[in-house]
Amino acid sequence: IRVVTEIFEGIKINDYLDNLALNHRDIVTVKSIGRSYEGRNMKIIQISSNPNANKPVIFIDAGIHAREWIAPAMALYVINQLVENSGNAHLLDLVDWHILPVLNPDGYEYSHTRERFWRKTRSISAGSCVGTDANRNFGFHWGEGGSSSNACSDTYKGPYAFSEVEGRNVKSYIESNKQRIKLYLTFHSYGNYLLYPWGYTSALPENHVELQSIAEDVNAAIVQAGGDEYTIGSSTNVLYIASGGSDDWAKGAAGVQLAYTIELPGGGAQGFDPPPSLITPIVRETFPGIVVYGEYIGQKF
Ligand code: 0X9
Ligand code: ZN
Repeated sequence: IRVVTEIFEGIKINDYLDNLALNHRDIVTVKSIGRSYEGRNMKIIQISSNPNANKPVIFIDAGIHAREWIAPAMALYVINQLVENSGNAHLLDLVDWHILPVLNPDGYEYSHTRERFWRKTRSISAGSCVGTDANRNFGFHWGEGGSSSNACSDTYKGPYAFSEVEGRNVKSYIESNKQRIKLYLTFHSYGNYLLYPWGYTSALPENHVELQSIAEDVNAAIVQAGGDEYTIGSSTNVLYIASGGSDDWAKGAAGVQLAYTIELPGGGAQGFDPPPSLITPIVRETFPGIVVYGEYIGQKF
């Protein structure tokens, strides 16, 4: 399957998106949302069976954390299934899909070429250490619990909210489409968690019952497809407190009512490095969960 070969060659991901745009002009548009700190193009793919209808949008990103390679692989598999498998055409009728497979391309590249378990961006701020945790840098309750002021920490919050251009690019994109974006999904690894806001407080959002119940349906579909059970709950309550996350920002600041961090299954020595033989099984068994999200948004809006 082509998706698997893309995973190890980050530079080819943008080519895959461009080729889809060429070969599926009717349903695919590829745009750049801006450039990364080191100048890499951040390409987003918009998949729609009728781009002129004002359909609800599901926004998905992956690869905020460089070393979590299964996340961009998952995003690419979702893209592959939505565009190249006509059996999923119904998912394009009610919903438009906007997918950014690599949010942190500099870190992703660095984790392939220099340091396999690099997590952060590659920006240089004051001090000796490189990089900010892009998932501690979003501007909603930025700098509160679970984020570090130490530039050498893997959870460094950055010098100020949205200091990272990659997060700023996502912010602008979501803000310009926020009337239509009904669901925000961000792929991470690892540990099989379906997390909803908040990550900055143990308090629950007003729609937590809905957030919980959708996640239970998503989990059931994944388990049905042979996947392992997910732990479901708010980030702070079932994982740990961590402020400045993209999901909290999407819900709390951009007003996207439904937002989830999906911690995909682990594998390998460190958990972030499932062997290549596990990539296809993982993305295959997880896709039915994404279908559940699509059908839910389709029927609700
Ligand atoms: O710590 C994180 O950023 C995420 N876990 S990971 O192991 N992939 O690093 C969880 C983020 C959950 N969301 C928020 N805390 N807002
Ligand atoms: Zn992560």
